[in-house]
Amino acid sequence: MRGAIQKAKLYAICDLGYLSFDRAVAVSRQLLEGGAGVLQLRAKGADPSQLIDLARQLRNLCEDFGVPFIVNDHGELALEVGAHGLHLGQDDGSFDPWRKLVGGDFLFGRSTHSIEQVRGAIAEGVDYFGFGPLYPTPTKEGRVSIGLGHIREMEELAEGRCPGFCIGGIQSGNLSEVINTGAKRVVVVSHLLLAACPRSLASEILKKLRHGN
Ligand code: TZP
Ligand code: MG
Repeated sequence: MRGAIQKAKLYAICDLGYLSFDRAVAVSRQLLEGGAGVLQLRAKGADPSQLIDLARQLRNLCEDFGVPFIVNDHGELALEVGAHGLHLGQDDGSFDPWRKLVGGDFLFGRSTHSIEQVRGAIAEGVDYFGFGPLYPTPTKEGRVSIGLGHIREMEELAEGRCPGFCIGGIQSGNLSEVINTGAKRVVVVSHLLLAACPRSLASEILKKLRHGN
């Protein structure tokens, strides 16, 4: 799935803070049908043993679409369900213990909130990183937004090395501004999950990313 993450422009997240268990698979399917090129399962505060069945279903769904399925936070869960990758934040520790347990195609992703952290993520050999939050967001309440001023520098560091996905408060109304500032890839969470039709919104966002506005 390393090739797939390099190609991905829209990274979607099945966030159980927005979706109930019973809608999670159907909405994720819509996001993939709309063209999301990565899907993450994010379930803050959940007991990973309760996520196994859902994570397996999402993993199988992603395999059908040829899209990487990434688990946030829970390394054991990622291994147990055969996920394609693990996403960790700045305070979630090193990937080294996990590297010993997975194959060479397994993907590691890191959240970053500054250019210094982007350099750090690239130095530790991640396969991709998130960069934000660009704007204030209800999905990470209290987290200081970093604005758009460093997007170009981030993209220069990412270019040809390691894809960087802008994240945080991105929605239809500000996507053009994000793209015009130089962003090539984005993560969109609440705007997609709360949309009346996640499939068509994902497809619209992807079209803008592909056409560079
Ligand atoms: N990391 C930085 S901002 C963010 C995460 C997980 C939340 C993004 O969610 P939204 O709803 O697209 O602002
Ligand atoms: Mg985390």
